Amino acid sequence: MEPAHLPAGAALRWRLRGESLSLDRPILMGILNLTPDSFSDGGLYQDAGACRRRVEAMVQEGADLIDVGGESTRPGARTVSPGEEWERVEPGVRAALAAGARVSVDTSKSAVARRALDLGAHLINDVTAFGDPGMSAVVREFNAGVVLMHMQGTPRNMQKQPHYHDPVGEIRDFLQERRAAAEAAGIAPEAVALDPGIGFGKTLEHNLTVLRSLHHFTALGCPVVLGVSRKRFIGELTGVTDARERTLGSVAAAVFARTLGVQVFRVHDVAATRQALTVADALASG
Ligand code: HH2
Repeated sequence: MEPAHLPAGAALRWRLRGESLSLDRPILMGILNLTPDSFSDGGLYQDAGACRRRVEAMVQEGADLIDVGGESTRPGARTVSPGEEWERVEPGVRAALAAGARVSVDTSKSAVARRALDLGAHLINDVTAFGDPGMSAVVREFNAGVVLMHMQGTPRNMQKQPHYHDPVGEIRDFLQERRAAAEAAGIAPEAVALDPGIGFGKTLEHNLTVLRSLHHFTALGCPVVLGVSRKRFIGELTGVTDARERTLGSVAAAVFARTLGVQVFRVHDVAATRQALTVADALASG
């Protein structure tokens, strides 16, 4: 294994609208899926009261951002119209803002992003990295933060036959090209974070190769976001089929990623991840 790189991102900051967020300590994005069909928590928070309680619990557990999603990206998921997606997402955005949280919206649609940013959201988490040609202008107009993620294919076909000659090199090249596109569109470089997209058009071997090589992504000099929480590769490694039972594997992967310099973690289990990363950071900084 390569030597630990912690705290590689210590000097970095991430600009989300008016705020410059320090990345000295790990940033947690708590997941709020307002979908009927997400792989581990679909349908749990569509009721307004359940949504509000979930937001408040994640804030209390130490989430820095609430990542609100209205369209599942699991393999084969049904696409939804911008209107339907916004109807799902709006109560979550409002609940998170009311709880005083910073709000991220997991959307690849510029129309949904615009409405969320209009309400006061801070960050757009775009798993298609500007697949919608209108997205970059919306991000720039609101001075919002943005996550640009790598995916091979689309959610409909991405797990059919993922193929790479050099997964780490190809994903890095893609992310660097998208970052350049963001800058060309007038988005501030400090607003952009990159994500290698674990599970998005990747086999188990591809996912493991990328995870072992995260230092090649943190070396790019901007915040790196990682979504390993409850994902299928943990089930493939451990035999745990119920995604809600994958907290320990998720936390192990997050701690490992932290030692390679990752700063931002998109997680379902906020308290467990916060506790583990706090200990990992204390040990590594001695
Ligand atoms: N993973 C999922 C969704 N959004 N965004 C980023 N930046 N990185 C990720 O790895 C990522 C993401 C998939 O997980 P989840 O939201 O839990 O499930 P679903 O897509 O079924 O809603």
